[in-house]
Amino acid sequence: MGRRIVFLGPPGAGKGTQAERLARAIGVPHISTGVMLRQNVADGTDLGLEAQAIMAAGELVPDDLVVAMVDERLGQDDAACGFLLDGFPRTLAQAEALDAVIGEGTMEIAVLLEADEDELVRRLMQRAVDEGRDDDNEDTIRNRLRVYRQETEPLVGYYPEHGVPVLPVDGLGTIDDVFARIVAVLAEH
Ligand code: B4P
Repeated sequence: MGRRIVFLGPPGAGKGTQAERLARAIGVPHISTGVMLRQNVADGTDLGLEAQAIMAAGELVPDDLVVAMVDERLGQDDAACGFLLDGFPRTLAQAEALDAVIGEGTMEIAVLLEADEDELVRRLMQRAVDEGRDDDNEDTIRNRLRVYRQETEPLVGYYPEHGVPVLPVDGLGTIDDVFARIVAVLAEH
C-alpha cells in the first residue's frame, strides 16, 4: 500500500511548500488539488472554466468536481504505492468520499501545519507580489481563512475519530526548520 499521508492546515501555513519536498524525499506522488485546479484553469478545460471565479473569490470548488478529479488521479499507476495529499480533503464530505475510495482508516497519518493568522496573511501577501496569483489579495485571503475555519478545520477532529493520527507541526521558522520538524514527527510514527 505504501505511505499515505495527508497535509492539513490553513492557506499559507506551508502545505504546498513542504508537501512537495516531502513527497520527493519519500518517493510518492504529491497530489495537490490547488495545483491541479490551477492547471485546469490555465488549460481552459470545462473544470477550469467552472473553477476560475470560485477560486478567485477564495471559495471552495464544489465537492463533486474535486472528488472526481482526485478519484481519477488516485487511479493512476504511480499512486498505487502511496501518495501525499495536499489541499484535499478540504471538507467533511470530501474526507468521506476519499474514505469510500481508499478505505476508511487506511490513511496513515495527517500532518497539521499551523501558523498564526498574521503570519499566514503576511506570507500570502508576499506571494501576491512574487507570483501574482489572483486569489492572493487581502480580501480573498481573509475569506480563504474564514472558509478554512468553517469547512476544513473540522477534519482535525474527523481523522482521529476514524483511526488516523493528526500530528501538529509548528509552521513558523524557515522552510528548512519546518521540514526538519515534519521529518522528526514522521520518524516517531
Ligand atoms: P491551494 O493551492 O491549496 O492554496 P493554499 O491553501 O493557499 O496553500 P498553498 O499550499 O498553495 O500555500 P503554502 O501554504 O504552501 O488552494 C487554492 C484554491 O484552490 C482554494 O482557495 C480553493 O478555491 C481551491 N481548492 C483547492 N483544493 C480544493 C478542494 N479540495 N476543494 C475545493 N476547492 C479547492 O504557501 C504559502 C506561501 O508561504 C508561499 O508563497 C510559500 O513560499 C510561503 N512559505 C511557505 N513556508 C514558509 C516559511 N516557512 N516561511 C516563509 N514563507 C513560507
